[in-house]
Amino acid sequence: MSDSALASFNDLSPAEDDFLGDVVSGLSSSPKTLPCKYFYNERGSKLFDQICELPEYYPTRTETALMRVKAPEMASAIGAEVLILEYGCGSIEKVRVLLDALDRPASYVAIDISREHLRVAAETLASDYPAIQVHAVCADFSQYFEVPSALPGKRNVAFFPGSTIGNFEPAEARAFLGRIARHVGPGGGLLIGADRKKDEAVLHAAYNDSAGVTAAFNLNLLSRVEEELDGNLNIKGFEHDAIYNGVYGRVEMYLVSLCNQEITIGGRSFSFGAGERIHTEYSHKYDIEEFQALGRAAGFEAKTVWSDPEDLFSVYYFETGSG
Ligand code: AVI
Repeated sequence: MSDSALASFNDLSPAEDDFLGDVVSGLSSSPKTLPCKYFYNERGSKLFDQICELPEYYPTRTETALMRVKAPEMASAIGAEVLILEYGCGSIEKVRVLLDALDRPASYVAIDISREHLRVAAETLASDYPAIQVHAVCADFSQYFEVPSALPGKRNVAFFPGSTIGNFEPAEARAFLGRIARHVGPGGGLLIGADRKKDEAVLHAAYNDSAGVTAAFNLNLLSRVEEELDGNLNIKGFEHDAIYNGVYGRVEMYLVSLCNQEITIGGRSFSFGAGERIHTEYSHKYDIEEFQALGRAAGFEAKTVWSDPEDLFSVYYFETGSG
């Protein structure tokens, strides 16, 4: 007999990522790109945790404070005895303030790609909240997957904090929100955090911090290529850069080649001119009206929005129609 407090663990993780194939295809395209999903190996995840603590990186602390202050209002908008689905739950810390404020939440489904980390975090949550039925689904939430059906709860409400939605391009963001709308079904809800457009200097500092942690996070992609794909490259020949592109309303992160150079990966060579860029990440910033329009395009109705006193960050509550 298992002494697990977890009601179920569903492993829907895709076959191993094709890291080599993705790197070769990204560096063969023009302009060159590398997918941001490869930031998050063990070192990258630790660097991201450090980014969240940086004085210049306001999103995490602003959203956390907003959630703490507004959790009772969020809970009353969401209602009683719901099922909460969290996409990309990580160490399952952020949702606790919501679960503590909700009226008798019935069940919680933790969704994340990192299998062992998910199992441990979901087990811990399940033993800390014995009144809630806790399920875990190991899945890549950027792709379609099935969520467990017929779990306890009067309504399904998705939770997607952290402004991770900003890392999707708008068409992908809309498709992803559309999949969430289908997961929660008629009468379902979505509580989602999204970073706001603001003074460019604030954005520039947040993504070009003075301690160089964001630079190390970005350059870690090249370390992974070197170590895991037996790449032959000089990491010191590249530097981090992040700019705000006002036309698209997004921060764009790049790795910039400091000289003319050739690198080899898996027996293939790639040439770089001095100043040539590899695009590694977008972080879209949304005004309230823009983000509510995105939600509507995905099948949601905008119900409520909460913002911090400086209007840096917003948390939105959306609902699907009653069907
Ligand atoms: C995960 N995501 C919301 C972060 C962001 O702000 O777009 C990733 C990040 N990249 C550099 N700093 C933080």
